[in-house]
Amino acid sequence: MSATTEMEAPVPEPRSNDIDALAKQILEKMTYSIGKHPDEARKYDWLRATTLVVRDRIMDRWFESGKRIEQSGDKEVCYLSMEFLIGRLLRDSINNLQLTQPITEALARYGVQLDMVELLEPDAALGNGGLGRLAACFMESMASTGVPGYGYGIRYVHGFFRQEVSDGEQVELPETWLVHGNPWEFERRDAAFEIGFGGTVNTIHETGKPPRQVWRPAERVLAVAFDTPMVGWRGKQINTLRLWSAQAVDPILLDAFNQGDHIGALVESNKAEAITRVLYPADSHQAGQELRLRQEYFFSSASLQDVIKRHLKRHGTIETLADKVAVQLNDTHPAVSIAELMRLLVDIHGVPWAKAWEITRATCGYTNHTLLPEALEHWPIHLFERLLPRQMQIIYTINAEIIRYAAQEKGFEGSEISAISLIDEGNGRRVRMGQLAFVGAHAVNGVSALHSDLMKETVFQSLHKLYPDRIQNKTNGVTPRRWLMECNPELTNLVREAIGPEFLDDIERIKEIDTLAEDAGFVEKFGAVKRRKKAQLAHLISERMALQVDPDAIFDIQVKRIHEYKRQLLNIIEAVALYDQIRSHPELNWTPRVKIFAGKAAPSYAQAKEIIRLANDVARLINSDPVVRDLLKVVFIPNYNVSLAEIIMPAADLSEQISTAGLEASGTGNMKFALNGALTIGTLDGANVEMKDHIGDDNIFIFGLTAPQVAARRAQAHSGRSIIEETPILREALHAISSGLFSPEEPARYHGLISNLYNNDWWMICADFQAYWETQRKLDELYRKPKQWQKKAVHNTARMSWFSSDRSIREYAKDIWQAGPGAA
Ligand code: 4GP
Repeated sequence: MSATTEMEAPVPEPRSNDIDALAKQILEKMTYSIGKHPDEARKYDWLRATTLVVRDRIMDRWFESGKRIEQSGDKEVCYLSMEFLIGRLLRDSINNLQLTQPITEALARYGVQLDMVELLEPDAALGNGGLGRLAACFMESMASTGVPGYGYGIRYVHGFFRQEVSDGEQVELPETWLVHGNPWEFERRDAAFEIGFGGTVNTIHETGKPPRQVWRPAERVLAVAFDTPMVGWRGKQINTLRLWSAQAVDPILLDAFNQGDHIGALVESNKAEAITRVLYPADSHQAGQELRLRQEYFFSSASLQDVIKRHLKRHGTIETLADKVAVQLNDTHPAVSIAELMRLLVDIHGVPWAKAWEITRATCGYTNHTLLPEALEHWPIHLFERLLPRQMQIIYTINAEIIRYAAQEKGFEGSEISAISLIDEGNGRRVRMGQLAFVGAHAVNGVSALHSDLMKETVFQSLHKLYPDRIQNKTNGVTPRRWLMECNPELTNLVREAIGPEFLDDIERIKEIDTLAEDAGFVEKFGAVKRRKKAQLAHLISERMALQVDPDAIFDIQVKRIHEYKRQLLNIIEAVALYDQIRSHPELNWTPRVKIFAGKAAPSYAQAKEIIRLANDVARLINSDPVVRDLLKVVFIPNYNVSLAEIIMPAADLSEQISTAGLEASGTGNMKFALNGALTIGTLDGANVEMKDHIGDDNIFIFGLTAPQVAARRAQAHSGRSIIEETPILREALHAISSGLFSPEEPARYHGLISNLYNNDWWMICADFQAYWETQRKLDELYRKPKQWQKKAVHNTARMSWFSSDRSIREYAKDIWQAGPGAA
């Protein structure tokens, strides 16, 4: 029976949250859902039973949220992202539902520790790095700030690869988060759509009607939805993360099978399923594979078909789409959505072209996450045309209109026309996805003030001239629930004791601890929390790597994707230089330091893998040298992921944010570290610039060239040679590396790496070395005055509230989406 307005279908009583009820239900789940007697239950069974009990509590509220949005007719945000780096969900859900205490006690009745159970959950690594983690923070913040929203992405069977380090080198292994099932997801058979590829487009002429285009795809696959609840703070709102899984329309070719071709019978099904099998390990650079384009189109089309279907169900007419739905394109990966939405509107729903363009532009927004030219995707025309013939036609039509407008209305010609064209004619003809997203969106944003400005001056210069009001800035943020409350309950409790609990609901209130930087007692407790978190990380390092590090040394940490522009190499060279100096002057008063690295390199990125190897080679020698004893240790922790970050972020004294200025779009690790009281050593890049404004010049350690200075040097064909020759400390460090000191089994291993610095220094490592070195030595000195250090650390925590993703989301909601509580 279906629900009617007169008589609502009955729903079960909401579950109780008291300890007795929780304990009883955990037992029931263990018995009736998992099929285990509690006496035989293993740790994983307790994880599953607990998850199911928490999930029940989520369901009640999920229904409520859905109904509320349905009835209000409020505008909904659909966030399309190829990546959602959500990590583990149990602790996040328990925290946001305020169930930490009762569940801890309920489990304790069976002698089970919640902390232990939480650690068993697989880390859902459906993303590579910053862009994917931002999407996850945004989902949580949308739910927490009351913005009705869907996240749309791909349900990869294998997420981001598992990294091992073997003989100092990165080894990539498959990640298998779904192997034992995923209790958080619900398959939605009623949300399944056909996705076409290839085939032909025919023009149909009917009397009295304008000609129509009909696409007959050669191939079809099925996109099936799997929904995961995204729990907002205090469970007030639950949004949905809808991930698409690819399936064959016919699971098996029975004819072929019956004729004995058992493998051939499954070919179609394998081909379809391949689309959502693996996450591309591409961060800020192009993957350039047909399968990748298939993935992008697959999830874009499925999401838009779903958006339209749900919109029509709620509002009855396609005309109001832009008033009721905001579609945000997270980078260029879903940019094909612009052409696909046009196709759906014009070909399927019969909307006239001009009106369809108006709706598309008003509905879509586009966020750019990187200025690296190689990261702005572009697809060979022949590939695009073969796979998506109708979308290609649409892109040509859009392009002709934009070019006509630019030429006629704005007087563009020659090179300016080529710069804005959706088709790159220079490199064997390619479709430019950045340009497509730009022209098809009403708002285009960068992710920090500097990055948004640079977008106007560099990659989108001509489009910005054509549409001067389109680019805006939305500085990134991180969710304080996961990145303070959950990863650092000790600091959260200290703050709560000091200023009361209001900051939990409004992170701006954490500013109230700023004055406590003058309170010796508070500062001491703050330092004690940091010491405790460092001891926890030291324990992890000892367990995983059999290496002892001293929690009283400076924990100097750089964790992020390995990329030349992020300059892990600068940090490693500094470690080598420091090692040299300690060995030459062991009598001096050195400040003990542990340099910690973690991060993955794209498997095809040879230079990044070489940097990992160097870090490990350097670590091997330094850590075994009795002369440096505890004065210097270098650690590369394998397999960086969200769960590891949750342990690392609270444990840092010093956060390394040292990218070549002008290249890091924003950074979000910088925010997580500072919120947890680390001091930052960094360049004036990405969000560091705004962090400096908020935290104050005295509490952040900025060094090095600025973005305009980097650009000027590059224009003058800068090389490192003369700098190296004039800087003995640098020269000796580079010599040590290139002479094979750290790679005696292969002395020439790093010749190429070092000669690049002499001949080119594209990433300004030599140019910035001296300033970096001097700033590090200032930090050494400061660390010897713990009260002064901790006082600055308190200022960092107190002044980071603006970098909450709640603030970012409120800005998107107001300026781009016109959705959420503030919307008219
Ligand atoms: C990253 C940027 O490199 C980083 O600066 C930024 O904070 C993050 O996006 C979120 O905006 N880009 C990527 C990528 O992860 O794949 O391009």
